[in-house]
Amino acid sequence: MSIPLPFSSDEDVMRRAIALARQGLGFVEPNPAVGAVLVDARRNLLGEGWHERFGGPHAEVNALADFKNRNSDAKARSELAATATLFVTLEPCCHTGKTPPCTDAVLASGVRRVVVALGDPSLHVSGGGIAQLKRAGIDVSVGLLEAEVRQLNAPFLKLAQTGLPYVHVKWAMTLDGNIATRTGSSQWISNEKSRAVVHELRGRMDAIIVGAGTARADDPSLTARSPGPRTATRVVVDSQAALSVESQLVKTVADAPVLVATLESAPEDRIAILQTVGVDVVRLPALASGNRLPESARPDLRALLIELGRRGMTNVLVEGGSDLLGSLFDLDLKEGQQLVDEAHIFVAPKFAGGAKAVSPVGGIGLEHIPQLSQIDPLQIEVLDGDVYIHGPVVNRDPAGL
Ligand code: AOF
Ligand code: ZN
Repeated sequence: MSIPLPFSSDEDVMRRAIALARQGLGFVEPNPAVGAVLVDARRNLLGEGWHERFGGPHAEVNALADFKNRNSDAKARSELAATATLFVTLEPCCHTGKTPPCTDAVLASGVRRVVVALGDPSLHVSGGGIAQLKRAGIDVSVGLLEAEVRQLNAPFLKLAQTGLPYVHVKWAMTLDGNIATRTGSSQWISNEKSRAVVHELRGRMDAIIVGAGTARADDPSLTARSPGPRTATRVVVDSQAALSVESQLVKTVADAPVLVATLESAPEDRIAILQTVGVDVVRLPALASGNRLPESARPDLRALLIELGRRGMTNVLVEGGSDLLGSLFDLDLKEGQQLVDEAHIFVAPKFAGGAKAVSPVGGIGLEHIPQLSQIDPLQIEVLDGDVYIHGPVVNRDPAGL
C-alpha cells in the first residue's frame, strides 16, 4: 500500500477541505457545504470529513470520527492531536441545532490549532465559534481561501444574509438570440446534451419557476429526468390562478409539489379548484407599476422570493418565459438588492430569424451600456456543438456612468 504524501502547503490542505465540502452540495441545503481536514505538524493526513446531508453530523465531527477510526489507541490519538491542525472551510458552530456544537467536539479532541476559511454569518454563530475556541486557548486563524469558500457557499450566504434564495436563470436560444420561432415553436432549440445539463441543474434546485404563459404554451412537467439530490417545487407565476387542472404540472403533483403564485385579487373559485387537486397557492401583492392596467397586474416577484426564502429554499431556477425573466431583470436593477445571481445560457448554432421571434429577456430593459449586468467570471463549455455559457451575474450601478 502506498503511503499518501503530506500536503505541501496550508492552501493545499484547505483545497482538499473545499473539495470534500463540494460533495455535500445539493444534499445539505439550507445548511452550508462544509469540509474539514485534520493534519499533523508535517501536514500528513490524520482524518477528514464533510457535512454530508441536512440534519447529519457536521464536517468537523466527521473528520474527528475518521481520525478516531484511523487511530484506535486513545493515548496515541491525544499525542497526535496536541500537535495537529484542523482545517475547516467554515467557522465551527457553537450552538446546539440538530447536532451538538462543533466547538465542543474540537475542544474535546485536544487539537490546539484551527484554520478557518470563512466566518459563519448565521445569527446563531456569527463569530461566536471562533471566539469560544480562542477563549479556550486554541490558535485560530481565519481567511485562508475565503473567496473560494464564499463562491462555493454563495447560495447559503445569500439566504443567511438577505432571507432571499439564490436565483439562477436559464434559457436556450438560437445564435440570433431567439427562444422560439415566430410561430412560438421551441422544441427543441438546444441539443440532448444541453438538456441533460438542465436536468442535472433541476435536480439540485428547491424551486423551478415559470410564468403562466410558458406553463400554458409548453405544458412542461419541469421535473428532473434523472432524480438529483433534491426535488424542486414547481412554481407558476400565474396572476389569475389560471393553471389548467389538465396540465402536466397538475397531473404530476404527486411526484413533485406545485405552487401557484397568484395575486391577492385572483378569482377565489380558481384558487379553490387548484387547492382541491393538491396545488399549493400563495397570494402575493401586485407589483407596483406606474401605468399598467389592473387586469395586467403581476405578482411582485420580490415578494415571491421572500416567501420562498422563508420556506428555507436556497437555490431556485427561473426558466422563463420572456415576460417573467424581463420582470425579474427589471426589478433586479431597480431594487438595489440583487435578485438574479447566476445565469445558465445554452446557445444553439442555429438561426430562427423574424422580427416577431421571441427574445429571452423581455420587460423594459436598460438604456445605457455602462448599466448592463454581466456574467463574471464567465465559464464556457461546448456541449456537442451547443455553447453553454454560465457563471455568477454581477450588477452594474443602475444609474450607469
Ligand atoms: C459547522 N460545521 O459542517 C456545518 C455548520 O441544525 P444543525 O445542527 O445541523 O446546524 C446547522 C447550522 O450549523 C447551519 O445553519 C450553519 O450555521 C452551521 N453549519 N457548521 O460547524 C458544519 N454544516
Ligand atoms: Zn457544527
